[in-house]
Amino acid sequence: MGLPFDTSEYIGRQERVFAELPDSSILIIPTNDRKIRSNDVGYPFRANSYMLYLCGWMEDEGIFVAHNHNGNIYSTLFVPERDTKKEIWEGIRIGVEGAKEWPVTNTSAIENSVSDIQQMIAQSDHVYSNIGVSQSIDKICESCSVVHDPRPIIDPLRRIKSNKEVQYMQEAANIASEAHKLAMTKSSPNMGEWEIQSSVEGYFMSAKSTWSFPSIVGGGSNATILHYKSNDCIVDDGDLVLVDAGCEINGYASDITRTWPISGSFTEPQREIYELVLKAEKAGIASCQVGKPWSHMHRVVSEIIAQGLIDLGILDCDLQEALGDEANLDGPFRNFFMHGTGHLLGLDVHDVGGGRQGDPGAPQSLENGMVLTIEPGLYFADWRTDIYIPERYSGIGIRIEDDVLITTDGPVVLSSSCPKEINEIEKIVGSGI
Ligand SMILES: [Mn+2]
Repeated sequence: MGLPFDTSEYIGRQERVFAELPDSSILIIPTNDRKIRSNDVGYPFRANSYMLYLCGWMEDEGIFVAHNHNGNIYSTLFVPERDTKKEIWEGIRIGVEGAKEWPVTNTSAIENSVSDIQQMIAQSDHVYSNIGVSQSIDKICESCSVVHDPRPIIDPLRRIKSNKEVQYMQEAANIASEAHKLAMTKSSPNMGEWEIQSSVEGYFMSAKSTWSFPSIVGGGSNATILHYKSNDCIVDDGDLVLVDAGCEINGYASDITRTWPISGSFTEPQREIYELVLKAEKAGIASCQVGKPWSHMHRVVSEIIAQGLIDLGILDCDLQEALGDEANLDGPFRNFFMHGTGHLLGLDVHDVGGGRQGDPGAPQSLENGMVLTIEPGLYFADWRTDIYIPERYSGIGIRIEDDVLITTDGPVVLSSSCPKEINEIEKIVGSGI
């Protein structure tokens, strides 16, 4: 069957989780519920990342349940039974028999799940469950006096990628790099942001991939909106376009941002800001060394950005003042670079274990096998009235983002085949028309 990893890799993950759970624990990992788009049409289904991580079940409907006793792990994967009448409409299912190829001890029909899980909970001393993923599992867990969150245990394990995981992430980065290149070659003034989006996402589809998050394609000042997603404006001649897009392979994401002049040549002010962001980005990547504190890359990037803003006359103060408070780096450079320098990348594009969404917090330091993004940006929104926007740079938004594997031999840029040097970009933009 089409499992992306050997059974031994999944079993190893399960064992590492249970190594941190007390004896007689039950771990309940449901996949995502299906979501209705409207009436009887659903959104495309995407499995829950914890499910993918622990047993690779990618179909909709599925519950992974495991418990440990005297050092042994017993796991059950509850899945829908084969059902010809349903399959005529929805497609052939793997079914309870087919699921035996998955890395679990037993498989069972999902119809049995409620009573079986209730019984297993009654026989266990500690309950660990992902709450907020599946309504039916949440309901079962309501009757438990204490339900522990398994994420603080699983998330740090997910931070470190195996060779095979890195291989899939390299594939996803290669596809996203090619997609950005294709969009560059097809760029010309006065085209729609949606047309650029179609080049990028069309390439994802042609490579049997799909986006890992809705693509951001912002022309001109739209590039100053960090999570812009309407992608419905014309990119005027003379403007930059910012494309932040990534795809996934076997659930593993890439996340690349490039910014290029739609006409193929940077104006002088655009070039000044681009060179500064690129310099900061390269220094940020170089700072990705094993053992460095998690906050180090942001400090390195912030110092270059702040100094550059001073040198360009955008900030009228010394470096210390521009950076602000020593611990928080909250000085006025943040008016123009208001997001973080990077995030972990993996089964989720903003991967777990990086201090997001209540997970156990960012790693203390960089370790061999982590994959993260480095993505400084500078934004001079012409629509903002709350801060001073220098006329020369008004309407410019630039971000450059690469995917970086941390190794003991130094950082490896998985997205290195995506052009980012000014001369490369000016050569390729519009070359395919
Ligand atoms: Mn990103």
